[in-house]
Amino acid sequence: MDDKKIMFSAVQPSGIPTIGNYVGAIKNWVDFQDEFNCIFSIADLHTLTVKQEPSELRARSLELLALYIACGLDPEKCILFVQSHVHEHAELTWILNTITYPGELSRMTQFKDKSARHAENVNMGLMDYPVLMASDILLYNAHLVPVGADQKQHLEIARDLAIRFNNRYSPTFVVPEPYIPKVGAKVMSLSDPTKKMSKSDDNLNGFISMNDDTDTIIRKFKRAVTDSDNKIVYDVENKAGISNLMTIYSLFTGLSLESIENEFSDKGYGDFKLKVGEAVASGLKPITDKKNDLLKNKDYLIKVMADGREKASRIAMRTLKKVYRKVGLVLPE
Ligand code: ATP
Ligand code: LTN
Repeated sequence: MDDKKIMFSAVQPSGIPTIGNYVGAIKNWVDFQDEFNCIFSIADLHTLTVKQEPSELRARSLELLALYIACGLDPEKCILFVQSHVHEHAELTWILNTITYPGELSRMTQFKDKSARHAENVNMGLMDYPVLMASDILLYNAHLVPVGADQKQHLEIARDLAIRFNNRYSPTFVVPEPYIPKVGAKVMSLSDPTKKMSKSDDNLNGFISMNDDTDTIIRKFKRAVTDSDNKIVYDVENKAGISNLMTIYSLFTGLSLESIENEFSDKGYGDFKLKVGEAVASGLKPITDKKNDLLKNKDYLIKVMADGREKASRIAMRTLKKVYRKVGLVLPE
């Protein structure tokens, strides 16, 4: 083992990832591959907290793995694996549940939002979501967890549970730190810029998926909701829609917000929206092409999955044994 710190993160295969998932999470992971021992998961158990079509969920898990690799994650450098392949995630969740209080879960913003959106299916898994997420992180003793701003609260629970367990038994878990990017941590919906862009949004015009083709991307940006004063100025409070488009443009072109304001000082929203659409489409095209190529080679993806599972299991098994011993369970010979 080298002395690099450990990084862990995951995305749910709950839909095709959006550009929000990309700039808020996956894109940043790629930059850390050399600096950390990186472990990235496909959080399929989390996805079950909302009703899924089983055959679609299965296909999307493989597609998400292909997308990870297409975005630049190198399976030779990091561990890429499917959460449900490593049974220790569910087992540690049980142990951590015994030191978690219902009150700290029921006040989570995501739980409240998702309970309102899926009122017909408010299940225990939805409430327990942050504990499973804490298990993901703590099993690997991750130091750093790169996520979008919406996951900050869940990271707090993971930290609280690590500290609580360490205090109640003895030092066991690393207390993880969130890494939230300065720009792109919360890409907003194109149809309602006060709401986070989300891959499970019923309104397809609200998000750009990593599968959208150039025409679709340009059409969605053309329709993006903005104010009506036609000035391209960054002002989140009063001009949420335009500010969101400026952030996206900045992330896909590398230009600063200031230089975007200058570039478009004598242009209107129509011109700007077209430019944003073109920049995003050309940024996504090589990724989508690579992903589609990878999907033609299922044997390769299955091998990456199996390697990832083996490496992740080895670490997870060691941590879980330690936890079982500390809480007083008898370990089998
Ligand atoms: P769902 O709609 O199913 O809840 P989601 O699109 O919110 O899914 P997740 O799989 O829950 O996505 O999140 C994966 C990662 O992407 C997390 O790190 C999350 O913080 C980040 N992320 C999600 N949405 C955005 C967004 N709009 N802007 C920036 N980062 C985001
Ligand atoms: N809940 C996360 C996905 C996720 C995750 C994790 C992120 C599951 N397990 C562990 C970081 C670390 C989300 O983005 N909704």
